[in-house]
Amino acid sequence: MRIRYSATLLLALPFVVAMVPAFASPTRAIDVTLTRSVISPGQIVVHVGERVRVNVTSADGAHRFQVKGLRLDRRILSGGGAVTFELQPTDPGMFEIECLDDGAVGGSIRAQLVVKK
Ligand SMILES: [Cu+2]
Repeated sequence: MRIRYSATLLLALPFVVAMVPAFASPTRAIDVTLTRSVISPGQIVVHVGERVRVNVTSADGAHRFQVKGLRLDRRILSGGGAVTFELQPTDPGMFEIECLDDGAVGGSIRAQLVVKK
C-alpha cells in the first residue's frame, strides 16, 4: 500500500522541480529579476518536455518568490546572488507566480508561468 501511495503522489505532480548545483547546464536558462514593483519578465513561457533553469535575483531587497501549484517557495535575498531552480514540465498549463516583499506594506507582485505543448 505504501508503494501505491507514493506512485500516486508522483503522478499528481505536474512538474519536476529540484534545486540544482550552479555548474549544471540544462538546455535553456531564464533570468528573472525581482523588484518591489515588478517581476521581470512578467510572463515566462516554456514548453512541455523542455528542460529549463530559472535564475532568480533581487534588485532591491529580500523577496519571497512562489509558484502556485508547484510547491516552489524560495527566499531571494538582496545581493545574495541568483537562486536557481530547474524544471521540466510534463503537461501544459498556466501557473501563477507571486512575489512578496519582506517587511513591505501592500499586496504582492504577480507574474505567470505558461507551459505550452
Ligand atoms: Cu517581491
